Amino acid sequence: LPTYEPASIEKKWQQRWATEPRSLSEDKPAYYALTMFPYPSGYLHMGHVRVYTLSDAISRVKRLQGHNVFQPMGWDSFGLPAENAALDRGVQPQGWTKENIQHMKSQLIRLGTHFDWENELSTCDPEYYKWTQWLFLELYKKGMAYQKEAQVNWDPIDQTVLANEQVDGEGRSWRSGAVVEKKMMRQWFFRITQYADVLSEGLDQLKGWPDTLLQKNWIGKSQGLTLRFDLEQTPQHDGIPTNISVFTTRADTLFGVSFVAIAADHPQLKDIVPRHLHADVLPLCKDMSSKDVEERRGQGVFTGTYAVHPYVPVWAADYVLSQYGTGAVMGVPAHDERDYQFAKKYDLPVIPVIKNPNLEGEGAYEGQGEVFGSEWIDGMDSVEARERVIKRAQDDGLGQATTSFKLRDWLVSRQRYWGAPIPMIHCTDCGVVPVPEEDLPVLLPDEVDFKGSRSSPLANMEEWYNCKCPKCNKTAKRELDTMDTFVDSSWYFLRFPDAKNDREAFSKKRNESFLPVDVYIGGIEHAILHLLYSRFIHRFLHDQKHTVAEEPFVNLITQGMVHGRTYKDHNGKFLKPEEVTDPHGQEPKDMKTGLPVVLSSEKMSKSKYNGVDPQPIIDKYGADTVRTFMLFKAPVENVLEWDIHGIIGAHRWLSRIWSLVHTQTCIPSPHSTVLEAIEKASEEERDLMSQVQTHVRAMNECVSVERHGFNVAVANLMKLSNLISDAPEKVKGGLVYTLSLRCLLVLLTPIAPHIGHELWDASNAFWREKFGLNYETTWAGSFHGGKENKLSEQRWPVEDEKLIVSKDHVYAVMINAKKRGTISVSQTSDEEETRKLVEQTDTYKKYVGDKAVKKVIIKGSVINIVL
Ligand code: ANZ
Ligand code: ZN
Repeated sequence: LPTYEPASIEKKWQQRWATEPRSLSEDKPAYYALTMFPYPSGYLHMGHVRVYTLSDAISRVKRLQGHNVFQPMGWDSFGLPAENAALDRGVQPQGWTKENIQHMKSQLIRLGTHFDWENELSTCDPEYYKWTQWLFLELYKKGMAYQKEAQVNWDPIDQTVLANEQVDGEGRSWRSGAVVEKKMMRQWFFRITQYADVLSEGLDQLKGWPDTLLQKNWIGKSQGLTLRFDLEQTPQHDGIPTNISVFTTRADTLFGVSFVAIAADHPQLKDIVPRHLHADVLPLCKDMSSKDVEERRGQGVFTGTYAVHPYVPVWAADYVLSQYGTGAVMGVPAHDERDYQFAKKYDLPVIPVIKNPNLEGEGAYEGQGEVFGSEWIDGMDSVEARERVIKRAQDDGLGQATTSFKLRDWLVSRQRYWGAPIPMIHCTDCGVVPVPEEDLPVLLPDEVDFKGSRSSPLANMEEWYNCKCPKCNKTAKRELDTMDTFVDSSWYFLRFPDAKNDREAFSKKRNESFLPVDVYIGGIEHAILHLLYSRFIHRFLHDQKHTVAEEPFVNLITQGMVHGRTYKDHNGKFLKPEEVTDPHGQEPKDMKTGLPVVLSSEKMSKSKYNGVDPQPIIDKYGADTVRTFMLFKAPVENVLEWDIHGIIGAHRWLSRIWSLVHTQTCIPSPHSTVLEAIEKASEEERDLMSQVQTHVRAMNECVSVERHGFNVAVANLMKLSNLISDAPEKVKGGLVYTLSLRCLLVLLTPIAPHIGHELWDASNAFWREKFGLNYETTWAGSFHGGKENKLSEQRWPVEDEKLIVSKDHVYAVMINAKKRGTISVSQTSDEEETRKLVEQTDTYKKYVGDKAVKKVIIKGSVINIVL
């Protein structure tokens, strides 16, 4: 008996898979299985292992089911960490990134994944970002990319713009420690807001997406009214401005208005505040608006101006966002909680106008209801009142029904080096000029000087940024900003099927045969924005006739996180596993104090010392074991708790299957074909076949993309393997037994591919030598011999209903010769029992009821009731 040594067999198969040619143009239905591509940080972590195992298992099932599966892999390789590594270690981002990619690729291969490496891509390669720049130009041509002033985080010491992640909780720069300022700078934007409605509606096509709700919130579609309030004019106002518009979704609360509030950075603010109050009010407003939204506490200041219709004061308030609606609200403290808090704080009147069906409580009643104290909408319900107010506002020319979106345009400028350069040129004469398409890509310089860099390191690269204006040929300057990495990842799935195309971003033909993506797999944490941006870009390209489908992703599977075992001492301090006794046991103790430690399960992280590097585990137990554990331990969407005992268990199970195949004995078969053997099977063999087929059916339910219940699938396989090893002695070694074992191997392969393939070949030899059967053998549509009878040529089994011996008997229920239903009854029931069971069915109650029954005839599979 050869021993199960994962390391050697896994290596063998991995080499084969790496060299096995795969053609994308095969004559089979295409199936595009996509996994969110990783940032090449250097090493695979457990989360990667989980998601890539899942996608590989799905792909292998689909391949066996006869699809031309396309499972590509690539690298989201631009971004800050490379630049940070450069700053910290004095290496260039390019080299650092390439090394990381190489290492992680070898780790992915070591995991037994079967990716289409021929179509590998990396977003920091010029062959890729050339087309990211092309995409930018396409957007620019259609007016979808534009520049405007926007607030950025500004580090006054380093004189540089910081990403939000680079500002700590106290609002200080991560590098210089300076208090970060808000500064207005010219930035590039994509006009995603123009697609807000389309993106919101498209969500309905995406049934089963676990995050449609999040996307909905993000897009934030609201229907309401834009309403104009006239402002009182005083000599201090210089006659401007005369009115202010608010956006409200609750026009029915019109008569509850007790103030108007505008954003503290509202563009009209300076004109609304009378001149003699400027010195008092404006600095306060500047203060309020400089705070991050999360830190605002409902501060405000009276502007000194009144709205006249009705006569209410106008305030500037920090909870009113200048970016949403009109940047101004009508304050209805009785029915809006934020207005209520504000009114309490500044002593403004609270005027209820909607009846609260519950007992009066503290705070605002935000529900709907009957309107009161409201003149011409009195007594109406909220819905009707809203319609009436909107209609009247429109008739009187005071307002307009409006749809507002929370979604803002997408700021894509980054003042960074390691990103795709924005392909624009600034000329003193011609203004902003796009780089001509034939000049793409605008290459990043290979090396830059990070030292003493004040803004983007590109700002130090005079040779790089000085260029000729494409229009007038005078000396001009390149755009220094690079693109947000979300732009890179917003279209990579379109590039994959055509990754080597050097004439266009992707061909329409490839697009048509591969998209939309059939299943998209990834973590949800950072995916909301990614999915939104991808859907936007895809829609845009669809409108430009570049893509065929409207939506890029059909099914989305989001996997849960991997948690690690975490130890805390009695002070709540995290302990390393080596600081506790018996770390994998039930009651580990703090080595220093001898006290019991607090165990918990938390997201793996360095600071909690609960991270587990997958590589040594794979090296020790094998990739098949780790894959089996990952799929078995938890349902895909749930948190998975890392557990070394589970690894050991998975390894033991695979070892058992290993010896099951290798210790197989042979009873020479008296039958010359498989079909004959099945036909003439003994009762015990029939029983085994029936059970195997039941498990095949269960397997098929588990692995469907809608269910993706791989944890149940593995449990099911464990049962199946027990069943086979517990088969009666006289069945073992027979043809039916061997077929069952081979069926198990096919089902196991997507989960543990190396051992599956290895044992299949071992079983092949047996098949040939002992039974002398040729390759064309098929069984119930389950196996296809193929030319060489390789596992990859087999067909994923579909249950053969004929072989499932149901322990129940199914009868058709006929009432006066009309079939009214069916009933399944245990085979052991006699006529009397069967009759009683029929009388309890709904069918019987419905069609027979109190009517007199003349006769009940039970014969064959029919129960005949004669009335
Ligand atoms: C009056 C009112 C009365 C409101 C009431 C609510 C309840 P959504 O659903 O999120 O679209 N609002 C409008 N523009 C705002 C801005 N720029 N900053 C902060 N708040 C703003 O919210 C719409 C409601 O949010 C609007 O309806 C407005 O308050 C407020 F009983 O108007 B409402
Ligand atoms: Zn010019």
